Amino acid sequence: MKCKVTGELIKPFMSFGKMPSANGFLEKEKFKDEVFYEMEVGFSKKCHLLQLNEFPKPENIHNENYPFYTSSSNYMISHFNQFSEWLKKKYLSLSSNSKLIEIGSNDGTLLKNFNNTNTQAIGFEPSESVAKISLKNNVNTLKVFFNTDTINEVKNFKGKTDVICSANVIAHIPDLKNVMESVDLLLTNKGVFVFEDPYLGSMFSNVSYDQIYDEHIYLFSLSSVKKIANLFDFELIDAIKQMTHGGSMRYVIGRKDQHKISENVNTLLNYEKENKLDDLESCLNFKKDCENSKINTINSLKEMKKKGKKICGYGATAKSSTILNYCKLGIETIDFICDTTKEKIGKFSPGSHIPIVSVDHFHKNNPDIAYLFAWNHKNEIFQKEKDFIKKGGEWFSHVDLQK
Ligand code: DWN
Repeated sequence: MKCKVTGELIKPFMSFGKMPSANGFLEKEKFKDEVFYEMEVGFSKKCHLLQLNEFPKPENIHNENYPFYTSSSNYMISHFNQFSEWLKKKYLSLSSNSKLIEIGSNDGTLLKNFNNTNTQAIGFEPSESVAKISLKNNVNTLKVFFNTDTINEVKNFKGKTDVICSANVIAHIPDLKNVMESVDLLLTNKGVFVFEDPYLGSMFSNVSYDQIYDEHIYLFSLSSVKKIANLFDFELIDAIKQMTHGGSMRYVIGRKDQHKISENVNTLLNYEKENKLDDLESCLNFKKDCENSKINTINSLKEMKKKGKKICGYGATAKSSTILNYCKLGIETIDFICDTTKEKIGKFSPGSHIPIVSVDHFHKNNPDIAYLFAWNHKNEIFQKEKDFIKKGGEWFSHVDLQK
């Protein structure tokens, strides 16, 4: 495989085996047409970037069938409200007529916070299903991928954009060079590119290997983001840890020599050096951790089944596709997965073909064990499912739910 940024040849350090598209929830009639790819992961020594080798075309994922809505979690709604306030205070307060672009604005959860403000905000969102909701929320939304061609649709933003922001999206875009070129064409001299994504350091320490799936082509660290930014005459000027999605990082990038570099950058880069996040060695350790996690998950679930326990899944996440297909779990182990998303209910999980049901079904069927696939939303879910524990139910996960 080749590094998608530097072009260097990379030898994949592990494979999770054949995988379907993680959000490809499907009807029974479509089982025979399901497409799989080999989920191999490599690490670029030149830009310290963990990346997938093969993956489906983004057009086959981000379309009218895309089933993930940012607003499906109250915690995320509140996170995006705080994120917007932070952007307003830190980067938009000086200009009375500022301009902001969000890449991958989903259902408009973040951009809604700029309605009726002095900021002219626009979202790029190619998934018709979620963009439709964004437009209903009165959020200015272009239903296209973000790239050097499509930014021509917002000519008045070229060289005049104060903030380009994004959350859980940049890791989805195969052509990072084109992202940086587009950012370069849009930002003012002092403008900033701010994005959040799951953090490599958190994935390694939690062994949350389910962060890797077709949509997450990259897992970033400060070290990789700094290298990529430098290739385009930009620099990493700040980085702030986030609790979201089980451990994410907010990266702030600006043009070279235009901003003071925050202390956070050095502190976190030192942490990454000490923990070898810039080295293939940490990837090889992670590989061993994944293999052990897989064995533990399979054995624990087998043990529960032997004892006659009824097991279900909670949260039909994209992440669950990696767990279910890597550990080869199906309906012999997990009876159903419940979820609040109406587009997922009534369908089956990709590859493992477990029925997706409503949360009401979960309440009525009294499982003994619930595999919390939406472990990143554990506080919100534990709060609303207190009765499950009262009735003797138990939560299970491959990650530590006590953390
Ligand atoms: O990056 C991505 C993230 C942000 O969202 C995308 N590639 C796809 C998606 O990944 P995911 O599906 O792993 O994300 P979540 O946020 O862990 O998904 C949560 C799922 O759980 C949703 O289907 C909604 C559901 N849910 C639920 O049934 N009850 C969520 C909550 C909070 C609940 O209480």
